[in-house]
Amino acid sequence: MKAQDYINLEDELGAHNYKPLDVVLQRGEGIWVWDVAGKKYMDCLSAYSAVNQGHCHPKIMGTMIEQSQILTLTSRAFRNDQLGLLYKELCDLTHSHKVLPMNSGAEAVETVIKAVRKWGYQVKGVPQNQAEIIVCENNFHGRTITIVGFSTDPPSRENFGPFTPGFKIIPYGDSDALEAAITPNTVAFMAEPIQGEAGVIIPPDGYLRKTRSICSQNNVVMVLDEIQTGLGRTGKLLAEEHEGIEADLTLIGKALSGGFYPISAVLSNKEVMDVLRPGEHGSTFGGNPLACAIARTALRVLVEEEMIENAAQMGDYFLANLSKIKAPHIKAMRGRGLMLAVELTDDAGGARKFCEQLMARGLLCKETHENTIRFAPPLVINRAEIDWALERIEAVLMQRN
Ligand code: IF1
Repeated sequence: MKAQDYINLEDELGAHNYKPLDVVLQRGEGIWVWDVAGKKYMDCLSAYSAVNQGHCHPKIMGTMIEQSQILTLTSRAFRNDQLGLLYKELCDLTHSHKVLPMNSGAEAVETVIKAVRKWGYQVKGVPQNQAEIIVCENNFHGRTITIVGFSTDPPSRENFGPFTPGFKIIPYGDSDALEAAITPNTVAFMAEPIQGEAGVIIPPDGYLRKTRSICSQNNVVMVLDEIQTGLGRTGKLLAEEHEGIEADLTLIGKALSGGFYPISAVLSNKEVMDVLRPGEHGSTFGGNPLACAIARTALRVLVEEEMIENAAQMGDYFLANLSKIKAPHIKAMRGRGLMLAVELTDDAGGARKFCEQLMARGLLCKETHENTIRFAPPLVINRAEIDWALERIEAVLMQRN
């Protein structure tokens, strides 16, 4: 079959909830992927930061093969020999006290909503069904009805109502707005340390420190969604480390398995997570031995192969050299670690066409909203490979449209 045959099958038989680039991928290794015609591309999206460790990392693959021949799923009606070890390794690595494993990022977000609401009623003393959670404009936390109910992105929420009540939306990056929005019924503040889908929006320096302090002063649980920013993407294990703070609850997912298997987790201090009792929350696959074994290796290679340090160094190099490109359509360039974005001017004709031109030159990346190109290669990229990417990025950006 040729690429077009695969495309026809997808278009004819699949729901059209995506508009992918017309590249049909067949193989991946490290930062490289190949299409069905054997053409090679650099992956500058990393499956939205789920493949931080690089495609088909041999050690994670080895664990998946080994564990899949031993024990894959037991349900949580019984215990297994991988779960407690993942808990220990995650808690040691992230200075957490408790872990609740789920499967998708959205499930971790839904878990946190349940936990902070129950904490509000049982510990803070908020009247039943009056709990309020504060979130930010331009947030992205997943695609369930409750989550899109507090999205400010029309395509994410239009025609999906009615929505779950109990959420307040404030401007991102404005700690005064958080202070003003808190009421005695506020149980939590949830935000991304850097807003990914919004276009790699980095808040003002000190924002995380100020919101941390406001939450502590008002007995409000601080939740940081690190599902995209976490696990080395921004050059630290968790992006919160850039401001030297610790959230009360931290959400991770995506690269927790290095792209091999859906697994997410809520990392928490004792008080909040302890409110959840048997029979109140869970999922069929949450905490299964295959996912846990894979996650343990995914975390180990992230640390042992110094991918986090590499992300910091290579990210600085990438952004410094991106910023040297003086092209007519560039409005802004920003990033932290290997979470980078180039924002184009409105008259550039849209970021999508730049992504299509980059694809023709062998570089895969993704636009976000109309005018922003996101660059997020696997954290194993080296300087020479970044130079290879920069050559192509500059050539495309310098083209007159
Ligand atoms: C898609 C982007 C979108 C996330 C943060 C929770 C989740 C995500 C900060 C939910 C997931 C994915 C979803 C995927 C594309 C990608 C994405 F932000 F990364 F770019 F959509 F906005 N918190 N982000 O980034 O995790 O349930 O997907 O495991 O929906 O197309 P999930």
